[in-house]
Amino acid sequence: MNKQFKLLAVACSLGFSSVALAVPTDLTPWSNEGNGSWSVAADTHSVFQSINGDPTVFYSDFNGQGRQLSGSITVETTGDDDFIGFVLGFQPGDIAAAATDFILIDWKQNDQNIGCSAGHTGNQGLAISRVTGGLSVFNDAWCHEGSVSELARGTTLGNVGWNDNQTYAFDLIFNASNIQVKVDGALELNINGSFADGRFGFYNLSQSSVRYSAIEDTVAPPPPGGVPVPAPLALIGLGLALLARKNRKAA
Ligand SMILES: [Ca+2]
Ligand SMILES: [Ca+2]
Ligand SMILES: [Ca+2]
Repeated sequence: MNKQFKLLAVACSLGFSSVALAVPTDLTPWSNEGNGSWSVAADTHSVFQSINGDPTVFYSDFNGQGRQLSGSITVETTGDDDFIGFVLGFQPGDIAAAATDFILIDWKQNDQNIGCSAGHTGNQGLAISRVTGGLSVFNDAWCHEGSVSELARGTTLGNVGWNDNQTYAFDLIFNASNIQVKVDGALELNINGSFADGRFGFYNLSQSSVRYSAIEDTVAPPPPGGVPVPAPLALIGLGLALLARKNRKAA
């Protein structure tokens, strides 16, 4: 093995070893608020919510900032068409609190207006919102009005509802200045801002039979832009440059 190939091999091994591995998330210490019934499976990495009712959140026992939460989500019924999703930066008590600062990521199957204010409706599709006054006012959560301010809608799923009995992979990447949400590996939401730390949570509104499975968490990748190249990547670049120079000399 020549020197350049050795350098490249070392750089590659450093690069791979620096990738943090996701670990299964134990959901048994998580807590629920609101009108839901959350049953953790025996494997401790899956949970099923069975009530069609007011907003409910099932939230982690750790703060989410700087971490990535991944898994899959399935609505295991054909009988309804309402909201499933997630919260980020949630604090215990936030469902009913008068003043909050957390992020709501919700996904509705079909359009449905329940008496929203002018210019609002319960839109089908995936959206991200900031919640500044809890979720105890039903219309605020449903219509994205009042205490729920919509920030963005999904790139391809912004106006596309979820399908009954279809399992979707999700990734939630939560940093202080950037949030990314992927569905089946595609980046749907990518917003910059200043986000308060708090818990990860699962969210249902007026939707039963929602299963979150194979939940795992890991260190979040850094937000895009303005981030120094990690040393292993710089070494790989150096290795490639040396190889290119050697090849040019040989040619
Ligand atoms: Ca349905
Ligand atoms: Ca409905
Ligand atoms: Ca419903």
